[in-house]
Amino acid sequence: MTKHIWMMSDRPDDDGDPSLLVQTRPKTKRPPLYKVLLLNDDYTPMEFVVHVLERFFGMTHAEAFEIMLTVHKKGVAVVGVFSHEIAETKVGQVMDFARRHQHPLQCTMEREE
Ligand code: TYC
Repeated sequence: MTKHIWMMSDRPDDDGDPSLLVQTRPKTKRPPLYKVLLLNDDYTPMEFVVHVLERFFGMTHAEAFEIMLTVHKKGVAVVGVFSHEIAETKVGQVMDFARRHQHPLQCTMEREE
């Protein structure tokens, strides 16, 4: 690949604005990703949490059971990483479903660094 260092004022598009002289590549920053977290509590039944993980996060029963146990033992676990819009949708679906079944299950999202 041939590299060429443009000298001051020799670029084909140079209009002499000094504030634009150093931008060589267009910025293509990827949008941030968000972790969806499930929190432990003392009342939500284990089987309900397993069902939530199967239903909204596409996990197999075995995967869902394992993650549910991690949350139960450690207090919290990441259940998926998504775009902001998808993460918000998942959190909303879980919170709605839990509320409709009168369980105190909490689901939140957090920006990934
Ligand atoms: N701690 C709950 C119980 O013993 C089970 C549970 C697991 C609740 C995970 C919430 O996110 C959770 N019934």
